[in-house]
Amino acid sequence: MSATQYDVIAIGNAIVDVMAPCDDALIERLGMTRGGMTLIDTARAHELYDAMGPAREISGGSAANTLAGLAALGARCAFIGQVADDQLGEVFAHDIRAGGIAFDTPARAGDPPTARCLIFVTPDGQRTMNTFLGASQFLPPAVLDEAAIAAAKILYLEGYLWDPEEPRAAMRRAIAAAKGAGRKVAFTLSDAFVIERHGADFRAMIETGDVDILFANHVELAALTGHDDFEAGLAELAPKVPVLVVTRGEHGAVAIQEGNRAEVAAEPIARVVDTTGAGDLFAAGFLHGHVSGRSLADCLTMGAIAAAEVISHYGARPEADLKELVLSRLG
Ligand code: GMP
Repeated sequence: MSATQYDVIAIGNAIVDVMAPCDDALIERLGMTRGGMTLIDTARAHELYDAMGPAREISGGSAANTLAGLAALGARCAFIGQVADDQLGEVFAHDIRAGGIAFDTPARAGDPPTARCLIFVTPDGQRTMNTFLGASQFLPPAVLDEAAIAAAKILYLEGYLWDPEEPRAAMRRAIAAAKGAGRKVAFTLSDAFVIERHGADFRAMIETGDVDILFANHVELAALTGHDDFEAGLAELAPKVPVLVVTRGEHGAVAIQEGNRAEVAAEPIARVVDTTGAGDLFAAGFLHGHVSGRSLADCLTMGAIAAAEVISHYGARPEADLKELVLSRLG
C-alpha cells in the first residue's frame, strides 16, 4: 500500500463551544435535557445565551476535538469542516491549525454564521449541550480533498454530521474514497438522537463493511442494537465490525477486536470538572494507540488517560501534555 500523508483525516462539525458553569435549577428552568445534546435555532440560541452566566469560548466539535488529542499525541492529522467567514470561524481555524492539524476547507461567505454550542456545566461536571449548527451543516461534497483522504491511514467520521444532507453526501463520498484506496474508516455514533434518525443508514454501513472501527457509548450501543442489556448489545454488534469500542462513563470502556476483548477502568481523577469531550478524547487516545500498532489493552488505556485529562478542566481540547502522560504510563 502507498505511503501515507496523514494518520487520521476527519470530517466533522466546525464548532466553537461557549461554556459556563450553572446550577441544576437553571437547566430545569430553561427546559434543557440534562447531559444531552439538542439542536437549536437562532431564537433559542439567543434565549439560552442571555440566560447564561459569564462564558468562555473554546474551540470544539466532536471530531475536531479528537484530532486535537491525536495531534497532541504526535499523530499527523487533517480536518475537513465548514466554518463561516466570521470571527468565530477565524477562532476555530486558528485553534485547529495552531494544534498542528492541516485545515484547508474554505470559509463560507454570508449567513448562517459559524456553528456554536452553548454548554451548561453543572457542579457535578455534567455538560448539557445546545448546538446551533450554522455554517457547519453546509459542508459541500465538492470541497473534499479525495487525494488527502486516500493518503490517510484512517478516515474518522462524526455521527452528528450525518444529520444534515450536504455533509452526509460528503461523508458517503469520503467513505468511497477511503475504501477505494484500501484505507480504514472509523465512525463515532455521537448521540442516541442521531441513531433514532439514521440508525438504518448506520446498520447498513456496518453490514456492508464500510465501518472498520466503531465508537459508541453504552446508550448509543443500546439505541443501535435495541438491547438494553450491555452484554447483549456487545454480542450483537461485535461480530459485525473489525474493532468495536464502547465507553461507559465512570465505568470505563470495553473494546472487541476480531473476537478478542479488552477492558479498562476509568482513570481515577481528583475531580470531574467538565465531561465535555470525554468520548472525543477517548477516541483520540484509542486511535493513536491503534495507528501506532499498540495492543488493544494499551489502546484503551491511552483512551482512558486522554479522557481523564480533558474532564479534569473546562473545555473539550487537551491542556496537559498528553504525550508525556501516556509515556509515563506505557513507555
Ligand atoms: O466517556 C468516555 C471515557 O471518559 C470513559 O471511558 C472514561 O475513561 C472517562 N470518563 C467519563 N466520565 C467519567 C467520570 O465521571 N469519571 C471518570 N473518572 N472518568 C470518566
